[in-house]
Amino acid sequence: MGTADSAAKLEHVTAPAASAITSDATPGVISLTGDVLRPMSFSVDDLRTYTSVFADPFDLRCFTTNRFIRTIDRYRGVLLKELIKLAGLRCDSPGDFKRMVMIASAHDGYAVTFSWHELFNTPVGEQVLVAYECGGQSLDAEQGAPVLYSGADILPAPRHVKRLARIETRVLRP
Ligand SMILES: Nc1nc2c(c(=O)[nH]1)N[C@H]1C(S)=C(S)[C@@H](COP(=O)(O)O)O[C@H]1N2
Ligand SMILES: [Mo]
Repeated sequence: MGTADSAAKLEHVTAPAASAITSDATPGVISLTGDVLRPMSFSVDDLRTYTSVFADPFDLRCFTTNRFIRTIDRYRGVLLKELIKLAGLRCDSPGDFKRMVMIASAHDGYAVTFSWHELFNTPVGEQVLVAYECGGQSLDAEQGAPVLYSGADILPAPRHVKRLARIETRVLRP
């Protein structure tokens, strides 16, 4: 079996399990949960009140099939790490943050991960944004907002999450 087939299977396996977790979430509202000091929710309008960053336009190309989907104009949004800082990370034991992962999940159960290191200790984190505007046009919940976008990825389609519902922080234990 080729890599593309395996990846397609994985996408199908992850969706049902994650959708059960996010089924009670409100469209257009994201929540920050898990190992944070202050669990928080942000509506699209809340996001518009924070300092914004812009992403460069890019070609959306499926990771699994390499199919070109469409060119996406520049997104405007809030850096994911700034939202996580507002919620505050819990660090019960020294070094917990070094084993932290963030699971970003959508209302349909689609989910992707980030690590604390990626967001706070590499340039990747400077381009991970929770977007509410594209090409100068505001996006609302019906248009898929908020959209999570990781601008430094080699192929950005997988970490281009429409209808973002939740960012859950967890400390992994070896
Ligand atoms: N919420 C959500 N976002 C998602 C997906 C999904 O199934 N659900 N699929 C991803 C994948 S694998 C691809 S290729 C692109 C497809 O983008 P499109 O649905 O806008 O064509 O969205 C990404 N974002
Ligand atoms: Mo994809």
